[in-house]
Amino acid sequence: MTALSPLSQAIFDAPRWHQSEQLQNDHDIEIRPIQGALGAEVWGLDTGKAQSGATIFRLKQALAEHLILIFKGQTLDDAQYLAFASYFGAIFRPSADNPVLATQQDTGIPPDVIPVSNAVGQGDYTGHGELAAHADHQWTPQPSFGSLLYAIELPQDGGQTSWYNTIKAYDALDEATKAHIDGLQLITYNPFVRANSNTGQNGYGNTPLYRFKDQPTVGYGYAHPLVRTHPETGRKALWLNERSEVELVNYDDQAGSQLIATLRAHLLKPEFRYEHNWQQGDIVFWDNQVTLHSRKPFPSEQRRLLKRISLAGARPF
Ligand SMILES: O=C(O)CCC(=O)C(=O)O
Ligand SMILES: [Fe+2]
Repeated sequence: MTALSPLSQAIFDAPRWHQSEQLQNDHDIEIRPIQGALGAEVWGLDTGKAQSGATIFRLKQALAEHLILIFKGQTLDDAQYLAFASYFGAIFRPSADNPVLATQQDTGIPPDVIPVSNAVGQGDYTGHGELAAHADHQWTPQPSFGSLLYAIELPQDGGQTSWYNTIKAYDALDEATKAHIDGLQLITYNPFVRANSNTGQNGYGNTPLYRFKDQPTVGYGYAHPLVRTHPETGRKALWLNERSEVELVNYDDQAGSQLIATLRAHLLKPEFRYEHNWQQGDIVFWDNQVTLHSRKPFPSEQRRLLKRISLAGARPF
């Protein structure tokens, strides 16, 4: 027999239902909404166990309602982490023409479990600096629906991750603005294409915030709705990040760049944000379709290691 892929092996080895001590009891799980813009903590759940249909359905509903779920006190290896994440969908594997964080030279895709660390040569894709608010893989044809980050090693200072509720941000706009932006499409250019070209460096670098029509494009851009609809709840959300080079389709340059700047300032308001102070063993599972996330910097000499799994999503609508 041929060797199994890591994902197949993970599910092959996963705990089975008849191992009753390995089956999560749904009644032990408590979901506690966070007072504020978004998020809920999940207590009493061991993500390393086999999960019942009732549990996964409850978690999916909670995710759709709260947009981020925080699982406390987890201890998993990569295979167990993959097996848990796979209950919620397929692993995000973009084609090689859409480079993303951690895309590998040889395969053209990122690994299933991506180390996000500042240790040189061990997944130091994002270093220790600030990360502007973004939705993972927004610049691809089919951005991921959700991602999970699992905290393994944390710095003493800084490194908090914040999530922004882009449904609330959309809802808070005045009716005239909503009516104006509802039918617009936005291209978000891939910062990893720019990083690989000679025109810029390390991700955003000095990338422009808006592309004017007389400026060259870097790589392909995919037009998605500026206001997207959540596939399960039907709620509308702003689909725009803080820092990528973007362009409104069929729109005046000056007016477009001003509109985008105004919407960006609006999105980042504290009333739409939850800041997470990581504890070792936390797994945060978020909906990329209707949230953004950003990270505060931390001292370069302090080690930080999280592991990310991203799940495949649909073309935004
Ligand atoms: O390091 C962090 O807190 C966030 C990193 C990030 O944006 C990601 O893994 O998608
Ligand atoms: Fe991210």
